[in-house]
Amino acid sequence: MDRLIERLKHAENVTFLTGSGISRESGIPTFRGEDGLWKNYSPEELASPEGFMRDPQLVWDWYNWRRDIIRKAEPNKAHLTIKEFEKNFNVYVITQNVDGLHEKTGVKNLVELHGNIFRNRCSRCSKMYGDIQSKKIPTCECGGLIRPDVVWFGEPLKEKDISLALEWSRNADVFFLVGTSGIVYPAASLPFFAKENGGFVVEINIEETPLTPHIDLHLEGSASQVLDTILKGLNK
Ligand code: BJW
Ligand code: ZN
Repeated sequence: MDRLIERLKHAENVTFLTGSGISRESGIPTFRGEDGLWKNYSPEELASPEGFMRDPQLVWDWYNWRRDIIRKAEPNKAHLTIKEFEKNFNVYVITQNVDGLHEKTGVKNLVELHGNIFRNRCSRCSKMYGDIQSKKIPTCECGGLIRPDVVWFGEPLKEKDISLALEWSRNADVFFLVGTSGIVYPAASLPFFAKENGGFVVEINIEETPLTPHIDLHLEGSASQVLDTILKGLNK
């Protein structure tokens, strides 16, 4: 922790890559693990274009269920502490989450790498739609099925998002990985770009991940607790 505080004292740019673990304390389930979303369903079934083609209504139902949970959720202490970091640094947030909780804190520089669950788009003509609260899967004026505007397995991330994420990773004096299992690419490659450019890479997680052996510091604990301790250490 002392090494980190020392690095932060000389840092200008601080980048966060967040995953579903950061929203766990807002009551939103993670994907993998004991009580993860994929305990009962396979990712291929629910988060892939093939799964959507096979059973679009099942996928729409699953997203409706998640939207209901997320609609009631608020940013937790971890999201709010990241916003607080803006008082000391240029803060850049790259999130894999589709829940919009970082946006709710008003953080200035944000990329939602995997999209946003409250946006939709036509799977045929790509026309964009806002939030749609319908039990039955809606159709576009072109006749195509409407789907959530999120990134599924095998789909490319938006060019603009990935290029900002790369820039913010390369620029980072300190790069935090918060609440992500670090197994989904290309997001999981970002800490390597930070490290290559001399950034100090810190992982905050309740357990080790496949990225742990490659980073500078692993801080074990919940995102809200650990981030709060860091901020207090910084302002001491
Ligand atoms: C806490 C905590 C607390 C809990 N405090 N911590 C290179 C190598 C191998 C494979 C590939 C590769 N490059 C691409 C691939 C294929 C694939 C991939 O990565 N597969 C791997 C699984 C092997 N990637 C893709 O397909 C990507 N697309 C792509 O590469 O396109 C290329 C292309 C180019 C041109 C044309 C066509 C294609 C797209 C990936 C999209 C991922 N989408 C999802 C769904 C999003 C929509 C939705 O939400 O429904 O994104 S999958 C899911 O995983 C979701 C998440 O954002 C993502 C990451 O999960 P996350 O956030 O890390 O959650 P968990 O549950 O895994 O982990 C939670 C962590 O929190 C745990 O570690 C806990 O311990 C921790 N935790 N409580 C702190 N309180
Ligand atoms: Zn359409």
